[in-house]
Amino acid sequence: MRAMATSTWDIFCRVVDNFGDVAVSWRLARIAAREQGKRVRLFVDDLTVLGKLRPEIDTAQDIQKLEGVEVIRIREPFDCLDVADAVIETFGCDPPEEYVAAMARCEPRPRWINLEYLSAEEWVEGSHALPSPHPRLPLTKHFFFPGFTAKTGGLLRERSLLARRDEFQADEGARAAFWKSIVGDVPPPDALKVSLFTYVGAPVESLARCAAHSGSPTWLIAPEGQAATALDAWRLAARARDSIRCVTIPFLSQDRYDQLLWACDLNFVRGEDSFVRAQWAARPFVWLIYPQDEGAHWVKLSAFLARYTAGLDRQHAAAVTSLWDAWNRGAEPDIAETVRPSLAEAWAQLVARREALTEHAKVWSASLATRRDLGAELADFIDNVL
Ligand code: TRH
Repeated sequence: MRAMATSTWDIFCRVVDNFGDVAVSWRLARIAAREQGKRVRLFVDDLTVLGKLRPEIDTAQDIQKLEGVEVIRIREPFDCLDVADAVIETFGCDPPEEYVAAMARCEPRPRWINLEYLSAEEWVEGSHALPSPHPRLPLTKHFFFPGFTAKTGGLLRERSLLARRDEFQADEGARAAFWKSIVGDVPPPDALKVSLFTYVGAPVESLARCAAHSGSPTWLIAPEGQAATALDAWRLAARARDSIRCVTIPFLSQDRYDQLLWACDLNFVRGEDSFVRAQWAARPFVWLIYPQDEGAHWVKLSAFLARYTAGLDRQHAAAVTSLWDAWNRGAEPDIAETVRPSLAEAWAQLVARREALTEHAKVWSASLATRRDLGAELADFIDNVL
């Protein structure tokens, strides 16, 4: 047990692809600065992606401050060698060598964390908080796993998030204003509002066809990206139907995207951060998992589904599982049409059980919220355990 709590944190993020790496890193940095009182520097190699999530970011600036976080572009050779008390690398991105060498020269040595990817798989509990001595330098890195159980690091959740969500969902005026601001129009009260955030290849057209055939009023809303492109293509090709409205909108800032999830009745999300935000939105959701080699993602998907549907009766659990299965299989190019589980059937089953699944989503979100958020767990681990 070390005497001194840390006051400075350096967080390193390298953008591999998509938004998630920097989305999670920014969210952690903001929470550490605003809620844990740390002086936070976020080092990112590619500012353009962060600029999409936070339009306030000036991608031409090497150093800038936003919401109490100092955002610094990683430049090679790396010359920022005043090492923080705690160093957090996200997703095994490896801080610059020069910085690691400087860490080894520090007395006392900085605490070093590798923030891992989120998974609901059981093995995570056994790997969480494990040390990993550096092969050459007098440094030890600890693995920190987000997760859904008490034996993991928990989930990112801003202190005010759920109160802001409840306020927004309870305030018809606020929701109408939100819709007007992104669509210029307010959905009719009986319309099923569905948000779409997908990877390329997701069966968006098939879903639009299912919704159109259902004949019930439906709004499909897709921020700029793969889903919006597919929805535009379908809208142009398909015979217009009064019951369905396809809406493509600009990519939203991260906090506005939360509002979209709160304002919709059903959210299709992907990756990691939107997957977690959909759970905090306390609305039914469908997760398109990031595809991994040899289908490893299917194990990860089933592990989460087993936890998520545990509180549901067999029929409701089957409705959730079959739509997730149809949606993720639909995104797999090499699956023959004949064996693709019917998206239409799965869609109809889930929509028919929407009310009960909304109650379940609320219970699930509330059960996750009984645990401390990942920012608090990580600060406690760094300051009081290491
Ligand atoms: O972009 P992603 O697919 O990122 C993924 C994950 O990080 C995954 O772990 C990793 O393996 C893979 O990349 C390589 O999905 P994710 O994690 O949901 O991040 C998307 C972020 O974009 C999230 O913070 C929500 C945000 N977003 C907006 O801010 N505005 C928008 O309009 C939309 C659609 C998303």
